[in-house]
Amino acid sequence: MESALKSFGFKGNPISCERYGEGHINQTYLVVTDEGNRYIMQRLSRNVFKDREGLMRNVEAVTSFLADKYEDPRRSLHLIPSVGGRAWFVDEEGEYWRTYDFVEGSICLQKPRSTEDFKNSASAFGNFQADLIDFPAETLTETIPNFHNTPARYERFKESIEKNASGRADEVREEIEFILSREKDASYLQDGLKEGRLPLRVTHNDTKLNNVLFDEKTDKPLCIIDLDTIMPGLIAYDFGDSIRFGASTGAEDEKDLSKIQMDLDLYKAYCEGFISSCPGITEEEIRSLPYGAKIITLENALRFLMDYIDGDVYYKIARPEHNLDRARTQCKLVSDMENKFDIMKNICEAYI
Ligand code: ADP
Ligand code: GN1
Ligand code: MG
Repeated sequence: MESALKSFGFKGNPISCERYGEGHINQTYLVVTDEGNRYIMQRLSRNVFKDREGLMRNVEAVTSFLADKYEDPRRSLHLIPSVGGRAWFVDEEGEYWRTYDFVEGSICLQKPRSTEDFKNSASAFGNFQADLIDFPAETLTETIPNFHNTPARYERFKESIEKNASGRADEVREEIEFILSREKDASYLQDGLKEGRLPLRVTHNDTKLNNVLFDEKTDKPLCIIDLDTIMPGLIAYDFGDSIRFGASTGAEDEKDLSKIQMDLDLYKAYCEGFISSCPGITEEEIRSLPYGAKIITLENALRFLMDYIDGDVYYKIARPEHNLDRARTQCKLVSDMENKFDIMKNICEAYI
């Protein structure tokens, strides 16, 4: 970290550098300088991202493309160059670092404070989608191949269970069965893509509420962050990931499952904000949105459980059973969405 701190062109000398935020992947630090400037410095996960240069080229291209579109500089992330003028720094251990200006006057939410917040976040992700409509998708590196290819994730899940690296597979048979018994539901979106019913777009792919920064004064969304997984993808996954995280009545790692449900009022508000800010969305895509919510929640259940079985090698954890707790909330949400699925479909289809 010391060499990274020396390599970026901060305004002033760093006087503090502390762990920051609630992301599950990168090591994020808040850096403050003696001139009072603040920065977000991140060490990219080498385990998660196999091509960190390709990833940084994506982020550079998308942030500069969006900065050219927006008048307010706080609406897009701004990378600080490191020595030699590159947008990243590689330290002596081969770790990749990058630094953004801290988006001042912003707040990050772990849950919506109101239905309005959630609807606003939906408009922000919808607008983000619309603003990238003319971005040259073919220039993007696929930073995590098959990231939201749920059927491919099922194949890897079965291999993990077989391998049972942590020896924990037997204690989670119930959760494994829950996920395996829904395998046939998991290919709906990929089938739509193969059959040409659903188009590939430039999508964010990690649309949790804590990947939007809100203006602390106006409460309106300001900036979409966490651009590491921007890739060609399906819009239903972006919609769905926001729902599974932000429309849940409890935290992603809540231990008391009686607190976990999918709130239909929040779901409805998100539909309204998202669909109305995505003018190019097709009828078939609107129909696919509730499937997106259910499938990505199932995919997250699978991913958390797989990481538990693999021995916690992917997500950051704060307690030994953290990934299992996360997997359980996602299974509970899937069940709840199954019960509410007809209503979820009707809410979306009212926009066709
Ligand atoms: P991860 O991939 O690990 O989720 P993120 O890029 O989402 O990492 O960053 C983690 C957290 O750091 C965010 O949820 C947010 O709270 C904060 N953050 C990231 N970038 C900025 C920024 N430029 N300005 C202010 N806060 C930021
Ligand atoms: C990770 O980086 P973060 O915390 O925003 C993960 C997402 C998961 C999410 C679950 C690159 O998101 O795919 O849905 O955790 N990001 C990556 O909370 O794997
Ligand atoms: Mg994040």
